[in-house]
Amino acid sequence: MDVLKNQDPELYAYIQQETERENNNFELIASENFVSRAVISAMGTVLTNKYAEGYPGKRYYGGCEHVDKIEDLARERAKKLFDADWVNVQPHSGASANAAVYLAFMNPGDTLLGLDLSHGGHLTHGSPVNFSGIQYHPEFYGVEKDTGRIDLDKVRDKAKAVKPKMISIGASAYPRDFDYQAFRDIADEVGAFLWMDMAHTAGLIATDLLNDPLPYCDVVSTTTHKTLRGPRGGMILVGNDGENKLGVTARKSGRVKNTSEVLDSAVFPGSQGGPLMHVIAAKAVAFGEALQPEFKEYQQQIQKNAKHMADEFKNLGYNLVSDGTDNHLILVDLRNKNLTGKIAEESLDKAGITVNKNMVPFDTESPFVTSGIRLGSPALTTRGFKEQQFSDVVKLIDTVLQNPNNESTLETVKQEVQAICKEFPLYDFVEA
Ligand code: DSN
Repeated sequence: MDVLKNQDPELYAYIQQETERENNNFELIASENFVSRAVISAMGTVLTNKYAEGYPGKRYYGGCEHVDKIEDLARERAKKLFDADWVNVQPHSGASANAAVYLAFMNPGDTLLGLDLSHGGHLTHGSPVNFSGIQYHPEFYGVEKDTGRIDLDKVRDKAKAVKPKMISIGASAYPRDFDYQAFRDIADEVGAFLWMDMAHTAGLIATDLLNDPLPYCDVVSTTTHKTLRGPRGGMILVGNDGENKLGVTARKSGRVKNTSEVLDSAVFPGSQGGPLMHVIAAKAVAFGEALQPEFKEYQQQIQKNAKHMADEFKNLGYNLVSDGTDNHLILVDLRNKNLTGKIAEESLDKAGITVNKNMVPFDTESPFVTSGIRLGSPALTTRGFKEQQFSDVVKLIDTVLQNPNNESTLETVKQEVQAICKEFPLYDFVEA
C-alpha cells in the first residue's frame, strides 16, 4: 500500500486522476467495464516477472510449475463458463486473438466475408487500414436501411458470389442478436469456415441471455474485459473440437491435428511470444466471478438497463438503429436532432458523461464526425445502476444534447452526474 505513491508520486498522481474520473463520471462506452479489486490485485503481482512461452506442461523455460497451475485454472474455468471443448487464454487482446484466428484458417489473399465496419463491424474483420484487410481479401455484408438488421438472404447471396474462405460474425456496434444456425447453413453451402467474434457480448452469452455461437462456429474469439468484466485481454474458444478441416498435420507423425492444436500454434509461436501470466491470473479470477450466480443477475440487469435506456430515448423522439436492442448497447442516430456524433461526444464529455461518437449505417458524415453515438450499460450496471438511474442518465443526456453549447447547462449537469455517482461509490483505492 502506498508503495507507488512514495516511490513515484508523479505517476501515482496520474493514476489517482484516472481513478477519480472513473468514480465521478457516467461511463457509457459499451466496450468498457469496472473490474473487481480481486482482478486488479491479481494483475499487480510477481507473475509479471515470469517467462512462460509454450503451454502448461510444455514450456520453453524452467520454473513454470506455478504458472502452469494458474493457466490451467483459467482454461478450466473458461471451458466451464462457455461449455467449450478447448480454450486458449494467452491472447494479449481481442485483436491478437483475431490475428491468430486468421493465421490458423486463412492464407494471405484468401477472402473473408464480414460485417462492414460502417454498419457496426470491427476493424479486424477486414477493414482496409487493418492487417485483416491488408493481408487478406475482405468482402462485406451490411444491415438494411429500413430495419438496421442483417438480412440473411443477402448474406447468402453475397457468400455465393464471393466464395469466402471464412465468414465472420460479431460486431462492435450491432444492437441485435445473431442467428448462428442460419450463418452455419450459409457457411456450409459455400464451404467456408465460420468464426464468431463475441468480444462485446461474451458475458451475455456465458449466462444464456443471447444465442450461443459455440455449437455452430469453427472458432469463437473474444476479449475478456467488456461484458465479461475481466482484465484487458483476449481468448479463443472451440465448441466442438476435432480434426481440423484444413488438413494440417503434425510434423513427425503426419497425424491430422485437431483444430485446437492448429489454433494453439497460431497463438504461440505463430503470433505471440511470452504470455502475460499476471493477466492470465486476473482472467482466472474474473472467470471464477462469472461462474457465480450473481454474475447472471448482473448480466440480466445489463440487458434490462439497455432496453430501458432504448425506450426512454425513443420516448424523447430519438431514432435508434434497429429501433432498440437485444444486448447491452444502443446506437442513437442523431440526424433528426441536427447533431453530429462529434458534437454530442464533446458536449457530453464536458458534462461528465462518457460516450463515443459512432458511425450509423449509411452515414453521410466521416468517421471523425459521424452521425451517431453508441451507449452501453455494462459499466454503470456494475456500479449498481438500475432502470430508475438509467432514466436519470437519459434525461441528463437529453438536456446536454438540447444545449450542447451552453456552458452553464453543461456545468449543472456535471454537478448532477457527480451527485448520482456519489450515491453509487466505485473505487475507494488507487493501489490495490
Ligand atoms: N474498441 C472496441 C470497442 O469499443 O468496441 C472494439 O475493439
